Amino acid sequence: MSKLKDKLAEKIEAHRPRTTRLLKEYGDVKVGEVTMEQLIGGMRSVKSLVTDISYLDPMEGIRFRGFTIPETLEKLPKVPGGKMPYVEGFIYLLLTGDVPTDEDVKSVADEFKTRKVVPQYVFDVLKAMPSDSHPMAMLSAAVVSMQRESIFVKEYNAGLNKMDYWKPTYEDSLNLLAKLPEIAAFIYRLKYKGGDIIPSNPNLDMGGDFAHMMGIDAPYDDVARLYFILHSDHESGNVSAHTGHLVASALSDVYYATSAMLDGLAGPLHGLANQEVLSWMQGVMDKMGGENKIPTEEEMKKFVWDTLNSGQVIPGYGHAVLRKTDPRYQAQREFCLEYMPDYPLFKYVDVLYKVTPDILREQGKAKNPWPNVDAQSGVIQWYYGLKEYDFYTVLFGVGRAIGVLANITWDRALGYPLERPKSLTTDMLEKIAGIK
Ligand code: HAX
Repeated sequence: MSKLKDKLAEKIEAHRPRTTRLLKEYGDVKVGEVTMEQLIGGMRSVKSLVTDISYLDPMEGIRFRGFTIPETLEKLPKVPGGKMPYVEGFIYLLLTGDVPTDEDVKSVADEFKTRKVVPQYVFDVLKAMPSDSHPMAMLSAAVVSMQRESIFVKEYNAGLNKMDYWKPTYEDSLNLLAKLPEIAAFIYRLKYKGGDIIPSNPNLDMGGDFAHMMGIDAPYDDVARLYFILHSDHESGNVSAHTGHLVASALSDVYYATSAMLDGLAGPLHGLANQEVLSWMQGVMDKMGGENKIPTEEEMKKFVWDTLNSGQVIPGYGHAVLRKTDPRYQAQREFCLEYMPDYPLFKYVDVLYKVTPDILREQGKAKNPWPNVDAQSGVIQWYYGLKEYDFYTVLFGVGRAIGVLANITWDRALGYPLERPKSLTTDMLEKIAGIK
């Protein structure tokens, strides 16, 4: 077994009795109640999922294995020559809950190198898709096309002990994670660079190799590392993470589960919001007469109100759980302040940040008037030449796969069962409400 798998096996053995005890001895303890509003309103805040990999506090934002974003970035071993941590080290943290040593990170990075070769048929599938296919549809199709590689399916069909489900799931998860950057970069170069593909450099780390295959110079390698880490996990209830968990709960393998989670991420209310932000900004730029003409606060207020008055949402603002500025927005803002403080598009985002929360408060609908992760992410990509904003959600998807696959591996280790909530009819609700 690999060092990481050994470590994970130790952690799983130590954790299992905690879950078993809660289930056996405290199974009927009430955790919360569900109101009519939550039932009709998309299950907002209903406590119905368990994960130890990340926790989202409405006021503080995300913690990965107990660490805030600044702590995570600070504690993990850095890639030589860069300022950001190894994504491989972050994967170690999410899976095991421990901050890896330099030696641990090297061992995971070496393991990834042995797993990263993408089968040729995946590229053939992508080339066969219509040229106007959305990059998220391409990513999802590429992932599901690899379902035949699943080690879990082979071992399950041969007769696998339930206690061992997590082991081939771990193998599938790492195999898939190691391949995603090359698949994503291939989609980009195929779709936007006339098929001029840059082969992977096996000596580079995950973020470094992705930047290399995209054909974008440093510090884009650090941008890739930051993106993959920031977008990885946001506890289990968001659409992409929840979809991945739900599909995997049927013991569908991780290729099916990851493809499905990407499909959920591709919605404009979720991951696609990062491309919507840039598309919205471009509309403002066109009206202003070019990106170098920065709108005043008064001008920006008018654009925001026009959007709201036409019945649309302001992309990049609001959140189902958060009730303050997203620390993932903040981390990217700090990156912008360091590398591109005078960049016109950053100024646009800055003016938008100054006026939007007050307007959303005045409008009185959004529960959270603050920006989320997607409000800032496109600016950095644009600055480094990645102006094809249809592609932005793919970057989110590669990152999100890290959290979803760590969760699925643990779901299998702790024996979480098939997910099956109960539905009621409107008649029944009216009876409960005392109307009928
Ligand atoms: N602009 C205008 N109106 C907004 C709004 C925004 N940014 N955010 C919320 N509202 C509105 C909602 O549309 C809703 O209106 P109705 O009552 O007319 O239906 C009302 O305010 C209450 O919504 P809420 O309870 O505050 O928010 P939800 O939990 O229902 O939805 C969303 C959360 C993120 C989907 C929502 O804030 C939104 O649509 N934001 C814009 C899109 C976006 O940025 N999505 C990315 C979110 C982060 C993420 O998941 N990234 O992947």
